Amino acid sequence: MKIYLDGRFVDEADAKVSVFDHGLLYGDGVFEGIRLYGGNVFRLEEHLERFENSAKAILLDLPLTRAEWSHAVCETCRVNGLTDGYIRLVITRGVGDLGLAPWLCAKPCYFVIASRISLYPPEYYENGLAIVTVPTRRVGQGALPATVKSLNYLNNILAKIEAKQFGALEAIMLNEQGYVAEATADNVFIVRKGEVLTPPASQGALRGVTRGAIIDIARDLGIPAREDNLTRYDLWCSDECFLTGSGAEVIPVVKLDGRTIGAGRPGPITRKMLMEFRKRVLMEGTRI
Ligand code: PXG
Repeated sequence: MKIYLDGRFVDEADAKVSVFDHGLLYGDGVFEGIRLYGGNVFRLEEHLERFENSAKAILLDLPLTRAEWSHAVCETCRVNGLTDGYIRLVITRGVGDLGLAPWLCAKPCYFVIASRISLYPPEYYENGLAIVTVPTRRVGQGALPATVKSLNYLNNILAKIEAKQFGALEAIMLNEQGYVAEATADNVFIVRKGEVLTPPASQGALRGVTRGAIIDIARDLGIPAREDNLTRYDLWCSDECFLTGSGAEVIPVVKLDGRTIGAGRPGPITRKMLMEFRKRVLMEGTRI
């Protein structure tokens, strides 16, 4: 596998970053997780826009233009002979000293990895997930906006560990006010009385690219879709629930905190969303 690292392709074994890199020392950096379907990069422009905004939010000047990032992503897929897979775009503050001071980092370090993806096993898409709400809250908006896709995932990792301790594959995370924010690496949706609802970014949700695609699909299908503040009760008593993310795509949730959601099977709107999403990813996208 070839990695695009700081402007050139290197073998996987030679793709190394310094122990003084502030991405490693402090989680000081941002990233994107992007999908490649049938030779098309899904919603690349949206990912790059979010990447640019994440970098701007942490005052990190990107060394490449939008067109150059786009080229780097596509070229990394081509060089590795991939037509389907998962692309990780990462930029860190770069090499500095052992203090926090980001201004002592001379230049950012960046890399693109294009690889294969391991999804949830197919039976979960057919039967749905049983998940739990975990005690660890989403980092507050006043600490770090959830819209920044930073290299600081400890908050989500703790939630993922807690889910596992409860025997679940995923976790619902609440914000400090007790409203539903998102899952550990996915956004959350419910269907209630024919309407598709998802928490707004202001409640601690990342503005997921898949989330955006689902809202577009719902509206195209004539299904009302909007953001709303949601509580655990809203999820427990919803007709349908599903998670969305570049990794998981659209995955049904049939049980939360021991409560059966709807009929305990993936609901009709969830199934329609998953089908339509899988259809669209093959039609939309930037040709590599
Ligand atoms: N919330 C969080 C906290 C995320 O990290 C999403 C929502 C969904 O956003 P997108 O844009 O992907 O629809 C994410 C995305 C992984 C992995 O390696 C994580 C993500 C995406 C792809 C793979 O587990 N996070």
